Amino acid sequence: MAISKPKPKVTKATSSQTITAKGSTNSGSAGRKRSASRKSTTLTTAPDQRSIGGETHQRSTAETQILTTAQGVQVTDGQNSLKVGDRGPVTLSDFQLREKIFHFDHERIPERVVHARGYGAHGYFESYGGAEDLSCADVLARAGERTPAFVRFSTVAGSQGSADLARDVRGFAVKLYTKEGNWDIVGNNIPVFFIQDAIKFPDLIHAAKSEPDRGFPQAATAHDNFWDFASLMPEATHMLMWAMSDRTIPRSFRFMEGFGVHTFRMVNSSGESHFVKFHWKPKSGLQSVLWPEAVAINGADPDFHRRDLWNAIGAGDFPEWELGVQVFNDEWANTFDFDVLDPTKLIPEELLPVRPLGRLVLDRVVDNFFAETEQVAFCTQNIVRGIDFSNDPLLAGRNFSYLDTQLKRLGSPNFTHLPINAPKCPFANFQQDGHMAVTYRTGQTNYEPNSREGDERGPRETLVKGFAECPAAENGPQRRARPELFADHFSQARQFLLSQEPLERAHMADAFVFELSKVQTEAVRLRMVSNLRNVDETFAASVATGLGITQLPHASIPAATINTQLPSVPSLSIMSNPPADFAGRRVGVLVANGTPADVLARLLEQLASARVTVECVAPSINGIVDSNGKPIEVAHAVSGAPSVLFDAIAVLAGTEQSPIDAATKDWIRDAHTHCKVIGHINAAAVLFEAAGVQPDAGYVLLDRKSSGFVARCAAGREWSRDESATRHPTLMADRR
Ligand code: HDE
Repeated sequence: MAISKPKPKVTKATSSQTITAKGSTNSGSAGRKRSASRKSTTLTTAPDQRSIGGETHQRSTAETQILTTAQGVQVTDGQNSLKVGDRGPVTLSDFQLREKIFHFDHERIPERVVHARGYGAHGYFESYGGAEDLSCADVLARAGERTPAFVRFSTVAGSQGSADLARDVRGFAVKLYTKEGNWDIVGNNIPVFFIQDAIKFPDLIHAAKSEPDRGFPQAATAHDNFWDFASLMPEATHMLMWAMSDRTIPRSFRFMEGFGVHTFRMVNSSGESHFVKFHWKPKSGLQSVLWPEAVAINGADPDFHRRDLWNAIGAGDFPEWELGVQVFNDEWANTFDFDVLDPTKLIPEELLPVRPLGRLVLDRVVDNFFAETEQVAFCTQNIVRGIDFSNDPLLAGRNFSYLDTQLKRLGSPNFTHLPINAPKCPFANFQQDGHMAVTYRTGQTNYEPNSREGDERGPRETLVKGFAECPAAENGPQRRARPELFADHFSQARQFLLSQEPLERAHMADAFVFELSKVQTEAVRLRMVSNLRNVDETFAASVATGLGITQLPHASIPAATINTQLPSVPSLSIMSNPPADFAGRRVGVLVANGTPADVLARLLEQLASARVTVECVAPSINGIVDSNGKPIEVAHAVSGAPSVLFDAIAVLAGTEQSPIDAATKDWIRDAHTHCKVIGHINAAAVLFEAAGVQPDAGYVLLDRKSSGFVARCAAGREWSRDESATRHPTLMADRR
């Protein structure tokens, strides 16, 4: 076979015909921006060169790395494939083109079958110590000791590219890289789950995701399949009440709780075991957005939650949660109204307080989304000495599923070799080979027991700190069955509903009405209402009215007697437990030419000292000057940053805004409708009139002396404007 002559190197870019494009607007800025806020950037003056075909070549300098192939061959021309002549054909011998496209073609890995959309960050867990009576877990042993952590928050139903503010349960998965192995607590922001047995999980998820024939709706349960399934599964009712509450439209990851959901065990050094339920409590408190806001945020900034986390960490405002446990034993479990192995039930904190164990702080964003957030592999079965499982049948299924799914997703049993998944403590075993093995043992021995000496012996078992399963005595006939106590599907659903403030109940009713109004099959809508009658008649009737159902269907027949006497649990309500302050929030300030400089300065100063982010919004991002003629730093054009992106607004513009455009009117009207606190100067009256809003108790006059704006924001929204209340008068009148 003839060997083709070596082709002359493509040297166009270095030929005398190249044109230097000094001052080109190319984006080769060094360093990474850590925040989405606007920064002034220097236009590059790198020695870019343009060749006769017009393409730009950026050559390495003493400061830059040299571009190479994956095999390390230095690249001369990264812009052109190898051709015969200038106009082709392209030759097959272009190994650089082949390698680059090959790698690109294989960039995607399967997205998670659930929780595909998520966002992660690094941090640490700091133990409070003093938990020896409960657990011998090393991570809890020493007060003040910090253990590296990685957390991934997620939605459940949507694909990786779906929007952050879908009405959905949020995943709250924590990996603690302890000195005795990785411990994963793979929880949610809701303490209960839809189903009681893992065998129903594929059905639940099939029903919740897009319908298979049409491939929509995306990231939404507002469709026939979900409600058909849910209405036939009364065990889901409790979780449905949570799912239709404001919990599923959180303000951000920073303002939501996390729960381990299942009952776990903690085991102390004497081998004594207690049951525990895990809780993560956000230091910033609980907050949610309103449904119309969520819908608008999804359009204006589908990355709202991940951007919020990125920006908060970038600004040094590190999100923090406290880890706590509810602790109980068999005797207590036997006195509880429900089965502690039933994941559709919770234990009210008022009955069993949460005992704090330590705090989790997120202080570092990822360096690479794919390498960390995407490749992190949480597994419920990753537990450490001092922690153990209970017999919750849902947990058992999860313990199989998570390991299994990593093989599909990451493609190799060696996913534990990836830096984000590898333990940060010493580890050694005789596992070997497999796709993409990165860490491996040297030497001849790959089995145990062995009779080798020295290093050749390899690792050995230990009785000192080895993992010891809790010696639970299991016994009984093999059966496919559920315990009798699991059959109470409605009592806690009702307890959750009645623990909410009336307005929260109205929001829940609105959510049911919205979701069910998207269901085309009338029988499904009726079946769901008949289940709701077992939760609460007033609530069911309000939902039915919203759906235009004039004749209420019979209540469905409950599988067990409903306990209507369970006490209210105030800790379950967001509105009853507002955050202590307004820290960590975001205020949008509408400015225009002539905005009073002193008022603006005072507002910015007050918000900064309250640790509130402020962004100025104006008709255009350039050229806006205050009353002193000084330029105002404007972050967004009004049309690019609707007021749904802010927790509160201030209107420091007025008469100079002429004509008043639709975006400005919407900006104000939306904030008003969404019950936001609105700070303003007197001149803003003209804008309020144009927007058709009537100032009320949620409006705060700002001048150069005023100080009440932040306090008013901290006191919460102006709920008197909430239209949900007018849609559900019976719920609002119900003070149970
Ligand atoms: Fe999951 N779940 N799940 N789940 N889950 C996954 O694992 C599964 C359940 C949760 O950020 C998958 O790595 C089964 C309850 C979170 O990477 C998969 C059952 C709770 C995450 C899986 C459940 C969760 C997952 C998909 C019923 C709250 C995201 C990708 C038996 C306590 C973790 C993956 C991350 C992810 C299976 C039920 C939380 C397929 C079989 C209950 C936060 O393994």
